Amino acid sequence: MNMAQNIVAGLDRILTMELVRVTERAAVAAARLRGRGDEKAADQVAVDAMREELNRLAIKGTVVIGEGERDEAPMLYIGEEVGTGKGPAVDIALDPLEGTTICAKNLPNALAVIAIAEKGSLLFAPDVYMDKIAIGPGYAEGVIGIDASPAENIASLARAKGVAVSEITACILDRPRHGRLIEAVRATGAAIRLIGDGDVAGVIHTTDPEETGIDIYLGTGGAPEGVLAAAALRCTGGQMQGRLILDTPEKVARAAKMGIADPKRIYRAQDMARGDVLFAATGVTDGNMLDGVKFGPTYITTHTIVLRSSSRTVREIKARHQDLEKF
Ligand code: VTB
Ligand code: MG
Ligand code: MG
Repeated sequence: MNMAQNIVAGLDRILTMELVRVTERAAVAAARLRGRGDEKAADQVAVDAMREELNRLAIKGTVVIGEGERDEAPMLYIGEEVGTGKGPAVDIALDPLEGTTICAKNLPNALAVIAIAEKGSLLFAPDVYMDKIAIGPGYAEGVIGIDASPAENIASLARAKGVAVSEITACILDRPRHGRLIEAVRATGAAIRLIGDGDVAGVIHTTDPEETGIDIYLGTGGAPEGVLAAAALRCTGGQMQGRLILDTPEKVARAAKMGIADPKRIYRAQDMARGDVLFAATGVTDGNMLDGVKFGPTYITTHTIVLRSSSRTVREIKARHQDLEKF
């Protein structure tokens, strides 16, 4: 297969492994600042490390979900060109440190995250909130719906899973804005895993309930994080729906500028991340699915999950980095 055919058939699969290095580097950098109470510093080193590694990849990449617009983010800003420029044209969604606060407090599930897709296949989402709902693979389409009530969704999921509602656990960001949602879920008898940050991890956790104990993700979080989570779900299977919260004329206008014509549109995972998608996440702090970075006297250990939508492969890579100078 020549290069051109390979690109038409999807992303070059060699990129799957290349992505691992990118999130590993960002995670190690951030992990050095775990538990220091300085979110900004941890974020900054993760951004620097991710950018450096990303610029070694043989791609012509454009950041479409990044650290923000150019004037507010000096690096990995939306629109920044990354990679060597010699290679396939791809769109990139990234968050070098998803969960800056959890990293600063050394709490579970901080991740370094990246997704790559063919040019034009990731939703160009403004940095607003997104209402989200997600479940893992193995359920018929329509078991959950963003417009159904929390009680309906949880009852429907329990029925489909063949368990009592009390055996369902929902993951929700611990925010005052979720007060009513939390009450509604508790009223069903289901359990809630309240998380401080990190809803990319929260959504991904639904894809392996045996391992993580989470069956469904509910609530509003960042729209960029929604696109990243959708990219992961495209690879693992599972269902997700998201709707941007465009509650002011300013936000509607900002979204329109980014090509969003219908402000109320419900996006499924496959609408947010289309075509062939690659996704990688490395644990910064210990989590339900991934171990955090471990610093040993002679090597550093990282734990990464790397996913590819066209083959639906889920790989976990534990790496021992012995060239400590490089890190
Ligand atoms: C979530 C969470 C992120 O932003 O998307 C959240 O996953 C949403 O915003 O880790 P609020 O914090 O305003 O609720 C983060 O906390 C930070 O990116
Ligand atoms: Mg970030
Ligand atoms: Mg984030």
